[in-house]
Amino acid sequence: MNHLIELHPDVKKALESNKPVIALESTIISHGMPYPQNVEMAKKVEDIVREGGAVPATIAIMDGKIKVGLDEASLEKLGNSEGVAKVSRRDLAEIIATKRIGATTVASTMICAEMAGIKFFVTGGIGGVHRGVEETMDISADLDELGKTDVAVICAGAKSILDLDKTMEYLETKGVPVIGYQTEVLPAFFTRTSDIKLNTVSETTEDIAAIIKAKHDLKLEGGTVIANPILESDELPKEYIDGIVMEAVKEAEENGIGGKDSTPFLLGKIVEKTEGKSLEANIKLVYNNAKVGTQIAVDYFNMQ
Ligand code: PSU
Ligand code: MN
Repeated sequence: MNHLIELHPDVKKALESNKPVIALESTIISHGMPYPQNVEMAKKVEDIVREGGAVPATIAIMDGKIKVGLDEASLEKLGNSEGVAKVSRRDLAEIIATKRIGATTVASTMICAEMAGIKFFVTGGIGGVHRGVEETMDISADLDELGKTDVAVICAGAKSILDLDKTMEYLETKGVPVIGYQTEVLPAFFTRTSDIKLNTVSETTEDIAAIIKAKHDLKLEGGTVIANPILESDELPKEYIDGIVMEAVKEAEENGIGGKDSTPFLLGKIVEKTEGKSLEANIKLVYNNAKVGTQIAVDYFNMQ
């Protein structure tokens, strides 16, 4: 193991005995949700993973190391400190060398998970191609990472702050399988559906585990996206949330927000404009992803 990686004892034990481990990202805690709901969410997700029969490994950068598996005090620190860096692939070396606190995005969580030998990763939504990409060139590093790093990412699709058609085209170019769990269309995070038809649909978690297993046996590089729709009872009305997203995107433009600040700005605006309704939906869908993602991992390990 790389000397810059520090495994939590529970994670180490699980990996050594070939038990399922679920990676969890930390940007969703530091930049994706407000305090204290963020920390509460992070702890509950870990509980759901444990109840499902796997070991959770929330990943973050602290004290010049990649920490894989965090204690409660570290989760609290990540969720309630000023100046936590948002760390994507580009930033990993810098934040480790300067010993700052860094929260990992989907891209960097995938990198760290692969280094640690973790195959499954649960989150809310992945980054993607932003609307107005023709002008801004804003394409999340998450997409390129999915093209080269072999971790299966369970999410609720991507938010409509993104250009979902172009995001799917990009993933297709990079050769990333996008599997719909009990859905024929790409879920759009706050809503169960979009008008984008998926190429791969699985009705059971066992079927998804089998696809991932075949991909591993073939030694194909790159990750897999499992798109798990938000539960019907938690979904937000489409016209309502689409309207708010449009307003948020417009405000980001007007304020000249770009680069790594774009996604956190949009997420914050949406929470503000929905008076917390989007936050509630966001938290619920992460719990649902934790449940389904853990089951896929457990099924995968049962196949070996
Ligand atoms: N989408 C969400 N919530 C999030 C993020 C995306 O619904 O918290 C975070 C994830 O960490 C994701 C990152 O990897 O934003 C993408 O940022 P960017 O677009 O700057 O690559
Ligand atoms: Mn970006």
